Amino acid sequence: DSSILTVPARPGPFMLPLRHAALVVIDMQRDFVEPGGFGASLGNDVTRLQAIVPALQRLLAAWRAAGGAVVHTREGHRADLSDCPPAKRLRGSPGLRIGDTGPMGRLLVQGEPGHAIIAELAPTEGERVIDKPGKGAFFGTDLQAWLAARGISHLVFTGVTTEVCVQTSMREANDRGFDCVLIEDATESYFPEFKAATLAMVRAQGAIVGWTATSADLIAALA
Ligand code: TIU
Repeated sequence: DSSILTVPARPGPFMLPLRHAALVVIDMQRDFVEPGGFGASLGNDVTRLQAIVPALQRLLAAWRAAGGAVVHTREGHRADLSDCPPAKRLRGSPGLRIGDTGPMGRLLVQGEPGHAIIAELAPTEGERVIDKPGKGAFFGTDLQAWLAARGISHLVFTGVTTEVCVQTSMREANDRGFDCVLIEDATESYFPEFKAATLAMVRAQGAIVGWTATSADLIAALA
């Protein structure tokens, strides 16, 4: 099926060729959404991120049923932290730093309990999981090559946090020539004002970074 779906969006309709699109779920890991992880170590109220889980579950179910490609990302580092720049580890004065041991294991380290994607959004067989050392999903990963090999030109962004890893990844994708839409109720920030600003700035100036849409409007278009 080569049909192009029309998704009601801002600043205007988002044209979505499903066979050339991927749903990108950014960093829905225990380290960001559960107490005791990396997000909490930075002083954040992590529980507010959990509000998007039901919408993301509905969107994933509809996207999978439509046969769309899915990419999950995880932010994290090798156990020896060789891919964690000291500038990143030493930033700020958190309670625990990247690599230190908390209740969910070593913060932001691959293979630790806190590094895992939350059970409600677990990847299924055939879905790609991208481990990334930075905030952007393209930096230090093979995501661009993987998407190119599948002829993917359109990306649907979801996950956390809106203005950090999600916006960075969407900007990286935009500069690489992808058409991107950010799902308003399937992304969240520790700072509501930063989420609102991100949604406004990406779609301003005629979608300078991309479009925004609701999960309900995307699900309706997929049906
Ligand atoms: N701190 C914060 O808002 N976010 C991150 O450090 N990583 C992601 O956004 N995944």
